[in-house]
Amino acid sequence: MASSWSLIKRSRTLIHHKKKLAFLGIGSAPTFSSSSSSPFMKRPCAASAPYINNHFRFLRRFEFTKAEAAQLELQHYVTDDDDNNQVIDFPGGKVAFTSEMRFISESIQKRVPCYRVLDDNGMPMKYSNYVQISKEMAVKMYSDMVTLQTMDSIFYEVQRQGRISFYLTSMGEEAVNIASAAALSFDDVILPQYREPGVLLWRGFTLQQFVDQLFGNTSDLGKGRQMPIHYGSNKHNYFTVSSPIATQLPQAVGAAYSLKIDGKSACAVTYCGDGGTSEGDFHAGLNFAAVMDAPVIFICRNNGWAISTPVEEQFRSDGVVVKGQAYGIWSIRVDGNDALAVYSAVHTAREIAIKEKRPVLIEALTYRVGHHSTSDDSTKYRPIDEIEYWKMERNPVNRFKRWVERNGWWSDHNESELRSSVRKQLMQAIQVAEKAQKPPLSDLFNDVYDRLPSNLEEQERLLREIVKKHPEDYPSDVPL
Ligand SMILES: Cc1ncc(C[n+]2csc(CCOP(=O)(O)OP(=O)(O)O)c2C)c(N)n1
Repeated sequence: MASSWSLIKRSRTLIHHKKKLAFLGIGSAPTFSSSSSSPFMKRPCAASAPYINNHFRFLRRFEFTKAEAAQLELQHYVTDDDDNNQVIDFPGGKVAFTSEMRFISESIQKRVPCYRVLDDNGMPMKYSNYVQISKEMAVKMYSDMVTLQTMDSIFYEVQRQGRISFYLTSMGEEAVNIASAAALSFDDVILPQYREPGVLLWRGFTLQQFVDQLFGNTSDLGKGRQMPIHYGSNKHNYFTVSSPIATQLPQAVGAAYSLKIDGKSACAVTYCGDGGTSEGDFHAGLNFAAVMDAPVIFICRNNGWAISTPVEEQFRSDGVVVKGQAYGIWSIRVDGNDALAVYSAVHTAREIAIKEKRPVLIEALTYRVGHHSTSDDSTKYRPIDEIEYWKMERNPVNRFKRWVERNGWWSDHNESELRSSVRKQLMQAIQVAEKAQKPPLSDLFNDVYDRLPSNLEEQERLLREIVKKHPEDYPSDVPL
């Protein structure tokens, strides 16, 4: 069977989707439509455009910029406006001269369209072009989405009850989490931001392991040294979450490059939010990946908000997808609330990354339905009807469920059994984790140096003195 990637390469037929996807977007292209069924009429929404053709144009331009490009090929790019087909032979490739003073506009006429497979009711779009998945795969994807949803609602409550110090939900972003994970191989190395626990869940991290990390007990793989939600597991090829935004992006390029030089049939996959794209590390990472031809997939969850900063204040470009092209990277914008679209895009991106040894950028349009974290109250900066709209009308779990049900793969009975079983398992795991001992104080200082340097010895001595002086402020379940 031909791979999805080779099909895309062979096919020049375009599928135009007339329907528009309302999204909390940015961009000042004059042709944006304001007609939308969403309650956010004032915000612009996507319009259709021959996106795949853009990729082909890009590919041709890429070939053209190679210094050895044949003159024949070059003619293709010389338009009527160009001066007598004259070119400057510049490092990187030949560039045509023009007598017209022409600035490149700040944005394209139409926003890059968003690839989707399922409509809001879970009905496949006409002519949709996607990677087929089996019943077994679809059921596991749906079950993991429900598990993630249930984890979020229970852990959020546990934090509110003061039993753990912090939590952060993935509500609204279940499809990006689970469908991207499903499209990858376990050999692919994951460098997450922090809103992708579903990838770890998909790979078999147990509910008990999640809970142990949240409670920071002796069973936590991180020995209780990290804040809750900073999961990580060598066994699952999942780097530990690190809080500083976007640091994982250049690291992922390094990981991808090492996979390439070791001749592995695997790629590195890294995630970030729209806010992360304003960090220097995003730009360094993309450029580094492009010039090193690193097999890395950048998945940006554009969820509309970076804590309280809306995307309108984050960038003036047409979102994130266009930044890939600027760095010479294949890129696609996908409906992040459509599990089948995410699966297909990531599956194909993986083939590109591994077979062609090059990076790919995926911008997944989604929405953070929950607060940024338990330290945030998002109703202070965004309207409740906006949250409700995404929670109800554009819910990624419900949408995928409708498709799975329509295939005859899921029933109400399966649904209630799954939900009550996951709840029960989580409650039990919480009881176990809460009773488990915490790691000893000395674990704060070991594992890094063979012999503690003097400054750390001093810190440990001072800490023990303080605990002795104020025993009432020291948690009784942490061995000294
Ligand atoms: C380098 C750095 N700067 C600032 C912060 C504080 N901070 C934590 S999360 C966050 C917003 C990130 O938003 P986004 O990347 O869109 O991800 P999302 O939370 O929406 O998934 C910020 C600014 C940080 N952790 N690291």
